[in-house]
This record gives sequence, structure tokens and C-alpha cells, in this order.
Amino acid sequence: MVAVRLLDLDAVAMQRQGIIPGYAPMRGQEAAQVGSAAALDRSVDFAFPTYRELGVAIELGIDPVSYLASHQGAWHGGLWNPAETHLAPLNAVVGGPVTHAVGWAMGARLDHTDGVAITYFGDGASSQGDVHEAMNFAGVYRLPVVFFCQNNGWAISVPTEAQVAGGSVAARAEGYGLVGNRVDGNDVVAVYRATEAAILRARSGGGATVIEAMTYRAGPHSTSDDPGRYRTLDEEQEWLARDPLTLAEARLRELGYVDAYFTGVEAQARDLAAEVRNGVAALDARPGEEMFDFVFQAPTASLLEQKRSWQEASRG
Ligand SMILES: Cc1ncc(C[n+]2csc(CCOP(=O)(O)OP(=O)(O)O)c2C)c(N)n1
Ligand SMILES: [Mg+2]
Repeated sequence: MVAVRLLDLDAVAMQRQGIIPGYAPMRGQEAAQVGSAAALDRSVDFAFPTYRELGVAIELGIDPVSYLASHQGAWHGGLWNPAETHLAPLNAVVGGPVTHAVGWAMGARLDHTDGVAITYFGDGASSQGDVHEAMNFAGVYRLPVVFFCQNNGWAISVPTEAQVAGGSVAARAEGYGLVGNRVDGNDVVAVYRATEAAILRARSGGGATVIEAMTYRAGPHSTSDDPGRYRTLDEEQEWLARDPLTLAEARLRELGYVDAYFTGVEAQARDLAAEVRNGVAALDARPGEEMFDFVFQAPTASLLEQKRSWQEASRG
């Protein structure tokens, strides 16, 4: 979580310094992301992220430079291999990863594997039609899915209260025949336990769970957003008191961890952030052909034609 915090802060700094053109900060959501991803069995389960999932990527062992390559503009969706790492490409379509996860889970069922899909989405995404259809489909077919909603209080400038009728995303689960569970999204252990239980349930044929992790987007929606235009400093500061890193540190200190441990963790995270910064700054543009190469497993005739004409035009 400390490494994720520092990498996230540095990604914002890199955007301000012109090294990367844009970034969606996740500060405040470290416990929700790291705690949930830690519960996955990376050999069989598969995660479907949104555009704000640095913590999930790091916890799943993705090279941070590969993750940030999409923000640097070197590649859309990230430079890691989803098939090997079990993390799907970044998805900036709000609600998009939810349908993909349900489709993947249907495939897992048909292939008789015991893999579970976890899909990340926000409180805002929970209003999308796709998400309702995906939950209903998962309920009807009793699919192995964990619908992991990070309720971070905001969908850009729209507060959750203004768009989640009924006040709870988890409560909707019942209507789809799913189990709903609202957890403290800033408590990494609570998130881990809830996700672990949902995964075990899905793996043993018990169906899908909707987890609503109550957290807060401590920074702006993206590096082009100014939250001062729609929320108060008081609100932001109230959440700072429940910073997931502070809570985790207090818990570890209770267990007997002392200063030397925390300074060691921070030093390691700082070294990593410096290494990642150099790696991101050194990323070259990818060959342009790649925008055609990875659309379909077997390219269509019209795509090949587009590639040919693009090659001709770029030579000219
Ligand atoms: C289908 C679609 N509609 C609208 C957008 C523009 N958009 C990007 S993020 C966002 C808000 C999403 O809020 P939420 O689901 O709560 O996730 P958060 O950004 O808080 O992590 C919107 C409307 C989009 N990317 N895709
Ligand atoms: Mg949100």
C-alpha cells in the first residue's frame, strides 16, 4: 500500500512535469484495491480493472512501467500480457469491465475451470444499464463473479447520493439473486476478508457477490479535474482522518511492528518510485501497426485493408 501511494503521487507529479499526459489518481483507495486483489488466486482468477486501478495492478505483480505506459501514451490499455498476468487491459468505458468479467465467468463455467472473475467499477458506473444486465445475467446463470464496487463518493462532480437511488449499491444485489456486502473500504483487512469470502463462495458454485467498499477519492477525478469546484475542503479533511495507510499502520503497530519496519518499507517504496519514473520517461512510442494487430485474434479483411492504407499514408 505504501508503494502504491508513492507511485500514485509520483504519477500525478509526472503529469504536472509533462512526462505523462494524463492520469486518474487513486489516493485514498489503496486498501480497497490492494486488499481485494490480494484475495485472488492468480493462477485461476482474472481481474477486470477500470482506469483507476494502480493498486490492483501492483498487487497482482504487474510491472508499474507497463501499467503507466497507457498514461504515458505509449500504448492504450497497458503493456502487460493479460493472458499471463490475469489482469485485463485498462478499461475507460464506465461499466465496461463489468460485462467483460461476466462473459469471462461464463467461459470459465463452460470450460469447467474453477476460476473466479473480479470486476472493478465505481458508484457512478453502478447506474449504467450494462451493469444491471451483467448482474442479472450472473444471477440467472449463478456465475463465479465478484462485483467489486469502490464507492468513493463521487462520479466526477456527481455525489453518490445524487445517483444511487436507494442509497446502496450492495442492497441491489438481492434483486438479482446475489449476495450484497457493504464493507469499510479503508480497512484493508476487512476488504481482504470480504473478497476472500466472495471468491470462495463463487468458486464453490454459490454464485456472485456484490461488494460495496465504502471509500473516498482523496484527489481529483483526473489530472484535468479541479474538485474545489464541487466539494469542500472540510469533506476532504474528514476523510483524511480515515486514511487507509494510517489505519493499517496503527493496526501493525498494535501487532508489535516498530519504526524501523515502517522506514524500511518507505525506503523500498521510494526506490521503486524512482526506478518507475525513469522507466516511464524512457518509454518509446510503440510501432503504429500495433493499433491494428491486437483488435482481433484473426484480423478481418477490412482491418487488413485499413492497416495497408495507414502504412501507405504514413510512408507518404
Ligand atoms: C460509458 C461512459 N460514459 C461516460 C464516461 C465519462 N466518465 C469517465 S469516468 C466517469 C465517472 C465514473 O464514476 P465512478 O463510476 O464512480 O468511478 P470513479 O471515477 O469515481 O472511480 C464518467 C462519467 C465514460 N468514460 N464512459
Ligand atoms: Mg466514484
